[in-house]
Amino acid sequence: MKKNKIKSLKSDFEKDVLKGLSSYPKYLDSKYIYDQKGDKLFQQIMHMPEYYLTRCEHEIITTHQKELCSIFSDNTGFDLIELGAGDGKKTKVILEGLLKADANFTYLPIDISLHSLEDLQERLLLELPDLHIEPLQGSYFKVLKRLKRYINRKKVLLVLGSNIGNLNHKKAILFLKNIQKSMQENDLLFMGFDQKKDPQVILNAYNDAAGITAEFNKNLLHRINKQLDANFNVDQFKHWETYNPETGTAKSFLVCQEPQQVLIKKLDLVVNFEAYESIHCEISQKYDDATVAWLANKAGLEIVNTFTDQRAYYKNYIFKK
Ligand code: AVJ
Repeated sequence: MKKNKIKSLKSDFEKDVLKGLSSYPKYLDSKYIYDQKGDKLFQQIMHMPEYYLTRCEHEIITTHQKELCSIFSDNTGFDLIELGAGDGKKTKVILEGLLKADANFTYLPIDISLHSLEDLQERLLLELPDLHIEPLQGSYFKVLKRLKRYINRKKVLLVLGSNIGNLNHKKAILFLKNIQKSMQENDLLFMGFDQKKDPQVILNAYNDAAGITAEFNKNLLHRINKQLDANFNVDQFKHWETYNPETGTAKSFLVCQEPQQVLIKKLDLVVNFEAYESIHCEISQKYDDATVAWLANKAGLEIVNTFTDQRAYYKNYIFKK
């Protein structure tokens, strides 16, 4: 029998903001940057001269299009499942390759945002009218669980864009374990990991001259102002990026340059900032082969192939169970 669930009064966003801003040191979760404005700013980031990640992954997929498509394909047909579909520009290269090779497949993009899925479907069908596409709205793992019914068909899972980089190692292992659980013997996982490189190149990617990344981070505060009826003086915060070459972790902070008191009405919360107090907003983890192999091992996965760009800035790995 179904129990009556008592509806929690606070959304995840509210709970996480409350927890992060009541902690010392203060922090917020970067996943909350992505409202409509945040999505737009991320689109701009992908076009910035300093943000090499998107172009590198595009180069890798374009260069190895044929080989990737033949590795993914299966005579009896397969499902190409993408976790976090984004704007589809890189995926389109794979889809085109598969269609050209007359592969028997269905493309299943999974995303939390129905709006972006509908948008993606419309754009892809205009350009690739022969594509079988079945968008699935929901959180990755709930949707993956639903998909377990299709046990006899090969699955190829795509996670592009170094999205795993926003997770610390512990969470990254959990993420990979969850994917591993949904996989069968024949299934493959194709995933992008940004690599350790000249620290200056990394810092520049997250500290662009035009200040778009700064705006992107500050969108967290704008969003709290809007959605939680708060009064952050956002202009007093300075975007600050660090990169630790030993751990491979790029971290972004917002540093409050003047003392300020913030009232977050919807949370009934007053938050005090001393001069130069910081909010940690995001990590963007950089990897090397040893670290990816370690993560894979912890998650019960095996690396079967890797692909990189000319400068070896970025790598896509193929994993199996
Ligand atoms: C979407 C997680 C890959 O960390 O590189 C870009 C997000 N943050 N600029 C990244 C981001 C600042 C991005 N990922």
